Amino acid sequence: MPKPSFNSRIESEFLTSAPNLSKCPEPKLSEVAFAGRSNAGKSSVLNQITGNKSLAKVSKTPGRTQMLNFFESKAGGYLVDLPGYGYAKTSKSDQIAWQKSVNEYLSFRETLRALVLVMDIRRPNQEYDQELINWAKESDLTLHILLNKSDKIGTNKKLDALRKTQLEYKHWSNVSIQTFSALKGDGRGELINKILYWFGDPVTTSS
Ligand SMILES: Nc1nc2c(ncn2[C@@H]2O[C@H](COP(=O)(O)OP(=O)(O)OP(=O)(O)O)[C@@H](O)[C@H]2O)c(=O)[nH]1
Ligand SMILES: [Mg+2]
Repeated sequence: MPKPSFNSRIESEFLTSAPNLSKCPEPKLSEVAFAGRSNAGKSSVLNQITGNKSLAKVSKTPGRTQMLNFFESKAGGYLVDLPGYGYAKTSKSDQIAWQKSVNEYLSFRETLRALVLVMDIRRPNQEYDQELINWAKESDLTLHILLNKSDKIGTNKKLDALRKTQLEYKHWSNVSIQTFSALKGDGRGELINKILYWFGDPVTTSS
């Protein structure tokens, strides 16, 4: 496994935006997708680990990332910023479109190596988060939970939140959990290591 130093980053470039699975780039490299509620910080996390503040669009208005955004990494893999869910003002038809494109992508993307679920550390396990977690378990997909915005709370609360989530999933072999701050960069080394490992350990299918 490559061992990046603390300052390393996953240098990446925007590749394409896809509205659905059929428009995704050819599945040739291992992929790590970022999912989570709107405003949890998916795009900010991507910018933090790629060391490029303007790579993925960060917005104060939730619900802006509607497409599946692909970034190609120099390390040899794709990072995918998925549209967020759970934004109250999203119209019913947009919600249905989201469900369809994300469900389809998660269920059938053959090169999907791992899913990073980004949650606000102050409000983890909301509606849909739980569904996604259960779905990952049933599908035997590697799931990495990021308790993001850790800079918003004190050290004790941060450790409490981590322990509580770890306890909840302690019987699951394909789940790992860490705290993260996209603002400050806390936890970036751990996440970068995982992603580089997944890029180098592609999905194997039985066929
Ligand atoms: N304090 C703090 N703010 C953060 C952190 N991560 C993200 N934010 C802020 O949270 C807001 C939403 O961040 P985004 O990265 O756009 O969230 P997203 O999950 O991509 O949202 P959608 O694209 O709508 O699904 C922005 O104002 C960010 O600056 C963090 O770790 N700490
Ligand atoms: Mg976003």
